[in-house]
Amino acid sequence: MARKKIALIGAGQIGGTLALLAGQKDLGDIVLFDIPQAEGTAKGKALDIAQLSPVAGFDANYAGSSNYKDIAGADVVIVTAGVPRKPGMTRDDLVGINAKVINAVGKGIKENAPDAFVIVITNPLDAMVGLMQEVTGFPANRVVGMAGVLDSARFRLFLAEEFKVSVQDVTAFVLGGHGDTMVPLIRYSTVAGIPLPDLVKMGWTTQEKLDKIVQRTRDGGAEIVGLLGNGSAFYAPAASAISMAEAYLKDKKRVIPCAALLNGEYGVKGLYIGVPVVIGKGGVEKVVEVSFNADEKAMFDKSVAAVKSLVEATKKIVAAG
Ligand code: A3D
Repeated sequence: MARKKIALIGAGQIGGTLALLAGQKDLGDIVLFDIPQAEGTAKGKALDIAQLSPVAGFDANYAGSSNYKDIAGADVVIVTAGVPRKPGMTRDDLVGINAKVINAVGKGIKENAPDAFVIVITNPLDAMVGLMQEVTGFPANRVVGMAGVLDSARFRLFLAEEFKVSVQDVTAFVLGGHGDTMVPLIRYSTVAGIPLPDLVKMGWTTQEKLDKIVQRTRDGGAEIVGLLGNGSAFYAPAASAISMAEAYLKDKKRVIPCAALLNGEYGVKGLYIGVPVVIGKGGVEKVVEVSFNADEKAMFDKSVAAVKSLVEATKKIVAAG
């Protein structure tokens, strides 16, 4: 069986980590793409990881490039092109630069990898993945945004620490837009199937502690931006996107929260936002619609409104050229 091809647009912090993890997970051959000014970074990281492969024990071809022709035939394209946050910035502050970047990158993908499954990571996530789908014109099942897997992983870690149990036994849901209005869903999060509200009743934790964990999850990205001082998180975001690529390439039918285009689900139409989806060989094969109580619905609606206003801002930037 021929090896699959994975193109990584953006060879920065996340791009480099994606390249390493994709090799270690035997997902296929890898092309790291960046702008001409950063071609050396793309080529250097590709060569460095290729030289790691004999030690780690995997076979994959690595290339770095600033020529879109080199992504031809890619099965999966993961996009991190753009700029990350600096301390004090919100994700939304990035829209001015990143909307133009995604507009250019989308055209490159459309022309050179028309059959690819595209995973967008660039922030502000929900608006950027929507723009990517518009620019490529690809069917919505083949364009998806990574955020929910990461936000849920943060939530899971903090819960596992609170309960002193394995992260593997904590499942958690974070839906809505990838921003300050994201919606960690306590009712649907569990330890080995026991919902969090039951664990409060069982005396494992208190509602106050859970509220603090929810807030820390919402601020999870900013906490790391503050610590790093010169960029944003990259290990966990890369691992999260790789799990999505793997679900697609191996037809795993994973049920994970991703930014997907809604077509009436959750009462929303024509907008990308974080919801649970099934990812398999058909890309986003299904949007899973869970029921919300009044509080959850209010939080989700607030998040939808925030994403809508960012989409409007994105449209203006793209229209202005
Ligand atoms: P960084 O290390 O700066 O890498 C970005 C790369 O994109 C750089 O190498 C740039 O040269 C390259 N680039 C810029 N313009 C273009 C272009 N037109 N074509 C191709 N490449 C280009 O950033 P990073 O890897 O830390 O983060 C990348 C993006 O991911 C940022 O927008 C972050 O905000 C975002 N991010 C999202 C999440 C989510 O959970 C959604 C988490 C963390 C970071």
